[in-house]
Amino acid sequence: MDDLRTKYLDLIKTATDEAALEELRVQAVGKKGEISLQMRSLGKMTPEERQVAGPALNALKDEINAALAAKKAALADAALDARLATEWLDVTLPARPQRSGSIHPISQVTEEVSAIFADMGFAVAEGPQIDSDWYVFDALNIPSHHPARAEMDTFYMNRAEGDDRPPHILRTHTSPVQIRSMEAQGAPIRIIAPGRVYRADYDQTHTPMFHQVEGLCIGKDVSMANLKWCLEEFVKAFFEVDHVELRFRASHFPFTEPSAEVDIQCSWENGVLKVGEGDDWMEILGSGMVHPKVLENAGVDPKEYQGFAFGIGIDRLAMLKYGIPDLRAFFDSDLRWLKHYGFTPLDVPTLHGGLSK
Ligand code: 2U9
Repeated sequence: MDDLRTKYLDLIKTATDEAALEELRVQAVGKKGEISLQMRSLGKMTPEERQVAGPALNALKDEINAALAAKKAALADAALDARLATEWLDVTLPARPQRSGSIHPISQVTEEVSAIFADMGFAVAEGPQIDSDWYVFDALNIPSHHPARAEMDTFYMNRAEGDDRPPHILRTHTSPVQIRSMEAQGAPIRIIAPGRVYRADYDQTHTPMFHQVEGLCIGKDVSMANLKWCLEEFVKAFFEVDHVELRFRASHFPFTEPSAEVDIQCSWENGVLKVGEGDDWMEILGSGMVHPKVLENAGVDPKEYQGFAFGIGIDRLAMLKYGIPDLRAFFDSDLRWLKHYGFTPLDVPTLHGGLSK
């Protein structure tokens, strides 16, 4: 029995994993294990022998079971120690930076402009960016021979072979949206049409795609005085000032008569733009009374109705309000530069905080 004890205790001591321990358990104290077999032979012993061998075998069984359990726990501890030694975590490392998104300034300015005109009763209208030359040009009193077509050179879609109709084009202004809206709902109408427009132009101050918001207000007695009031309210709300002078300069657009370009009162001091003070002027939009032919082209009777229209470049508005100096920055795929200009959508910088000319 001493041999058995020494044999198993040694084997248990040198076992290297749980599987080896289980094998030893089966060999020693399993149903057909060596100790179990010896226990079975107790029946053949004399009562005196049995009285000695019985308790001794039971004690040996307990000792081996205890040694197995102790070794199992030691192996588990060793495995945990090994994991702790290799899989350590440096809790002093700085946290991973949070990637925070932000609204693009063009989107934000579009929202701001829409909200201001919504307060004055203008609904937002949308339409296709690819349209026919009727909707983009002819309906707006720009016939094919008109020099304004050359100024608004755009991108032409291909027609199928043998299809001689004029090509569809990318719209050069959002005016076709207003034509379609008048056709669909007639007059009176009060809408703005913000959106992407396209021109075959690319330099420091022009990109082939840019953004406009155009407005249209048609009624029985809508006047240029109403136009001036609306634009003044818009400029005050957008640039966050209580007072601003507007200057209307006579101009020409094929789709309005009379036409006016509108300048706003401002000052540039030490590269800082202030709207509504000083004696500088800055052009910000074009406008006029809708040409009777344009109303007629859209199915509205010019003898009964009249009204005003205007057009504003959203990209330039965004640059002025948020002090962004280069138009091309809007098309950079990495928008972290926006933070450089202090642009965060939920914490809008004050206009008078410092813009550079
Ligand atoms: C209809 C009738 C008339 C829209 C107008 C302008 C004057 C204008 C420019 C401003 C800056 C384009 O983005 S820009 O380069 N626009 O000066 N736009 S009046 O007139 C309309 C529109 C629709 C049916």
